[in-house]
Amino acid sequence: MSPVKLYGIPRSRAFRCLLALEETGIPYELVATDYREGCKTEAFRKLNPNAKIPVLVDGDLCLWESLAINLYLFRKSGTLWPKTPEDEARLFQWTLWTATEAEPAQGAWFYNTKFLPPEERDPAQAEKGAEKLRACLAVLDQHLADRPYLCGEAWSAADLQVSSVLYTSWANGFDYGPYPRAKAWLERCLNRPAALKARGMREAA
Ligand SMILES: N[C@@H](CCC(=O)N[C@@H](CS)C(=O)NCC(=O)O)C(=O)O
Repeated sequence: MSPVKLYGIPRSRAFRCLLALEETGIPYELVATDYREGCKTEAFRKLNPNAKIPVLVDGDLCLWESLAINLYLFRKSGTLWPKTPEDEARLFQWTLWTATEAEPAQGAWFYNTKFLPPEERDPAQAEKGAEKLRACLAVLDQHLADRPYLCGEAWSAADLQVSSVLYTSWANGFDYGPYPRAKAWLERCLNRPAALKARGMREAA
């Protein structure tokens, strides 16, 4: 299998795809491309007209959107793709929930407490994001009341999608204390050997 190319850097949303690549074992090459100048070049815009990382190139396929890239990698791997229509539906549900509910909430909190220069931060937006993120974590915590992983007894691609995104708030000190089941689940997901490898790249950068 010739290696796929992932454009991005570990300290970006490319981290989610690094996690999927490490979990699937698909050979890959990381093409260092940052989210400031790196993704704004004319050549890069040919890969992603949104001028954002990550991008995955696999032969003729050029794909953007981190969680869609992961869905492709799960399918390609043959090992992480769900075996039943029900688990496939659960994977889509959690992926879309992550993209439309959890990530925007987390982003509003993270950008306005950590990422933006202090003078550009808006405390009201940060609190609004935190409130929505707390609501998401409450949903997650409740869901995990009677199962260790999102689709039941075993870790699956759905866990990877959600945990790879929530990594940002977890690693940046969001208070997970009121959500002990979600916190323990996240720690299980993010301490898997493949996750530790991806985290090693990110946390060393
Ligand atoms: N929804 C996209 C978002 C991609 C995205 O915003 N990437 C950031 C880096 S983490 C970026 O490239 N930002 C450059 C910019 O917004 O100009 C995905 O999940 O892949």
